[in-house]
Amino acid sequence: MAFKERVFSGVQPTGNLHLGNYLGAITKFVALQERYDCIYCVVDLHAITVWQDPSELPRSTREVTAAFLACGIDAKKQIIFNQSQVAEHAELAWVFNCVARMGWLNRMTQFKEKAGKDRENASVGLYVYPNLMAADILVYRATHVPVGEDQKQHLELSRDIAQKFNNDFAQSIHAHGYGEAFFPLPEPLIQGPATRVMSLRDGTKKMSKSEPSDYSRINLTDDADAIAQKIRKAKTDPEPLPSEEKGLEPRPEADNLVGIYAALKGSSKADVLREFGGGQFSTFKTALADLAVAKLGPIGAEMKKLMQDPVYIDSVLADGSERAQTLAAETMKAVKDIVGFVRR
Ligand code: AQP
Repeated sequence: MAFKERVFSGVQPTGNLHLGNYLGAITKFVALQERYDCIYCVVDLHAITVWQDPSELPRSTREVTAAFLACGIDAKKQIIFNQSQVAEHAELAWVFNCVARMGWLNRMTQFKEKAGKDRENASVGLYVYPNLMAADILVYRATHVPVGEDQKQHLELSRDIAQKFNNDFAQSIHAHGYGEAFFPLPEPLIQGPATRVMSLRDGTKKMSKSEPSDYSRINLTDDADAIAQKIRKAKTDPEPLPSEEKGLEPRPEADNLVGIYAALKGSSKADVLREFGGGQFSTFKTALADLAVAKLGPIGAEMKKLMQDPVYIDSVLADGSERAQTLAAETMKAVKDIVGFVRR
């Protein structure tokens, strides 16, 4: 069956929105709105799978919303909202808790990394996080999901859940007039030179919000001086830049900075190496800092401006939530019929 093409993705309001979130996800969100109907969500239900200070969470939620707007997502044409305002996400997640298998979740590397050695003490929410993520996407029967490389495994799980639901309830889906399959198998969109931006302090670790060192990441709200200083101090090796992409393979820090430059410029790593290959890092870092400041400076400034008007931001979220809920409620009605729940 052909499904209406629709994009869904989310960002957690867990503070310190960074260059990885921007290049891996938000720039893709912006580009996709030209071709698709898009739903972009501030996933606050996901955020509380690890402790969030209730006095900070509203600010973080508004900050992600401000980033969406400042980067150029059109809140009138597309839907921007926060997850907890649409209860259907949690409702469908429960159904998916009963579809997904323990064995599938046991393979999720993000849970293993985040729970660490103290697994007994991790929240149950952190364990079933991928089921909620599947619900986020499928409650809109979304077909395309732009994410960074780190979310690939969760996307594959979403596809497995959609497939199992379609198989388990095949007869009922057919009987209710939905044809062969009720849920699409959502496609991950993971493309370009910066699908996994690495820490500026360690090229083998992902750039992340929760890394204690602020020098490991460029925050979207960093000013020009901070951006330039972080790039100047970024870890590199003593060799000049290679002229061919293959030369980046054993050099994670060089590979990371070249990838960041390429993504910010909208070119490829090969193009960047044609320009800077054979040169010293100092020259390249200066060019990278200038480019990063030119691209991120206006976004940070706009975010700060928007953050001064929380009433406006909340009105964007309220309007988006209402429109999202209309779509989600339609899916949930159908799911209830398919599963066999008696409803009003
Ligand atoms: N380093 C990254 N490179 C490329 N893409 C990235 N994303 C995150 N980090 C990178 C992508 O950004 C989107 C939103 O991510 P998220 O906030 O929902 O969750 P996350 O992946 O857990 O982000 P962090 O920064 O790594 O947070 P912590 O430190 O809390 O774990 C997603 O599409 C993600 O792929």
